[in-house]
Formats: sequence, C-alpha cells, structure tokens
Amino acid sequence: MRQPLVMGNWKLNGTKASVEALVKALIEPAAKADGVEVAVCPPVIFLGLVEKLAEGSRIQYGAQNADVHTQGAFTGENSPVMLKEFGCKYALVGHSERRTLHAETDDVVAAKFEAIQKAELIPVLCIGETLSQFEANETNAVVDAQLKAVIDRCGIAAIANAVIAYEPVWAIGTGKTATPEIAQAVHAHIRAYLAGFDADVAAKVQILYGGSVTGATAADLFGQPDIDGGLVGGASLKPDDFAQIIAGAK
Ligand code: G2H
Repeated sequence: MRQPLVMGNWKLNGTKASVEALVKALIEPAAKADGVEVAVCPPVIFLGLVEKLAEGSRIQYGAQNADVHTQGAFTGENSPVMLKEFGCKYALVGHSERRTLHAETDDVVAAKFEAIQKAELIPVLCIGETLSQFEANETNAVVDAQLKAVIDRCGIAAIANAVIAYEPVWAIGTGKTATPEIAQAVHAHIRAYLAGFDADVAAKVQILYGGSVTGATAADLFGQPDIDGGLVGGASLKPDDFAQIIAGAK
C-alpha cells in the first residue's frame, strides 16, 4: 500500500552538461518503473534546468535544503516558496551533512520541516545515528529524539505529509551499507515509535533507507517489509547504477 520511492541526492555535484545527460538517461528507467516514484535532488542552481528536462517525464525533483524564511534579507538562502515555483515536489531536511557541517540542530530541522510543508512541498526528514552512537547501541534513542523534535513542533499529523529517510551516518558515502536486517530493524522501530503517536500515520508514511546504496544492494534492502525505497547519493550520479536501483524497488 506504500508506494516505493527512489530519490537521488546529487549533493554538490554536476555541470550543465552532466545534469542534462543524467536526466535524459533517467527518463526511460523512470518510465519503465511502473508503481515506483523516481525523484532527484540536484544542487539548487540546476533546478530550472531539471524542470525543463524532466517536463513530461515521470521524474520528480526536489531541493537538498531550504531556508525557514520565504523571502527577505537572508543572503545565500533559498526559499521553500521559490523551490515550489520551480516545480519541486520535495525538499530534504536534516541531512546529516547539514546537521554536522552546518550545525543544524533538531530545532532548526523542525523549523525547516514546518516551513517546507507550509510551502506545500513534501519534507524528506533525514535521521540517523553516528558510528559511536551505533556502537553504543543508541540508534533507537537517537532516531526517536530526531523524530520527536519535529512531532513536538508540527504534530504527528504533519508526518503523514512527509517522507522519512533513515540514514546511518556511518554508512553515508563510506561504502558501508547497513545490512538489510540492520536497516529493517531500525525502520520497524521507527514505525513502532510513530505508531505510539498515531498508528495510521505510522502505517502510511514512506521510510527510505540511505547510505551507500548501490545497484547491487538495492533490491535486498527494498525487499524488507518496512523499507519503502532509498535516498541515494553517490550511485545516483551513475545512470546505470541508479537505473538498477530504481528497478530494485519494483
Ligand atoms: C547518504 C546518501 C544520500 P550515499 O547521504 O543521502 O549518500 O549514498 O553516497 O551514502
């Protein structure tokens, strides 16, 4: 009943030429992936280009970040309202690279989540533990706190109009994918935690896995009952790999 979603996070990569080649290469795999939603999150400067290239295709797109403000004297930021005008459906929020490199706290993430929804975009809330937290068996407590910050500010109903991406920090860009069993256990925990607030929301929300997903690992991960697709970094820049990942979500 939950539609699989495969989302590419291009991070700070691309040129006009590579973006054009990548989007064109994804049109056919996306068209073939009946029942799977395909989305990409390019650097914001390429959104206008992606908007044109993806027109009429099954490729959706989103931003990697958004400001809490819609307009004003906030040099260098991007407004969720502007992202919406460029046809974005999604905006990532709370990616671990934003949390660590840009000091985004749970409170900042919750405020951004709220602003993104206000602009009628779907927030993709990224949560996950660091290696030391994983080793100290703190994974569940960490993801609970990250979710609670958003629920406290926006309410559990807001989660119904969002996507959650579980991304263990130790698996991001490291080539270490969580095993399907480890990922499934955390996804099941996330759903159980949400069910403590609202069982219906918990059953419906898509929970993606992210962290070094490749064409070779995707199908086993996505075959787990609580894994509804993936948020894919490095491999989403390689058309053949990303096409295999999309096919793995069918
Ligand atoms: C995690 C993921 C995409 P990668 O950051 O969000 O990146 O697949 O390169 O680990």
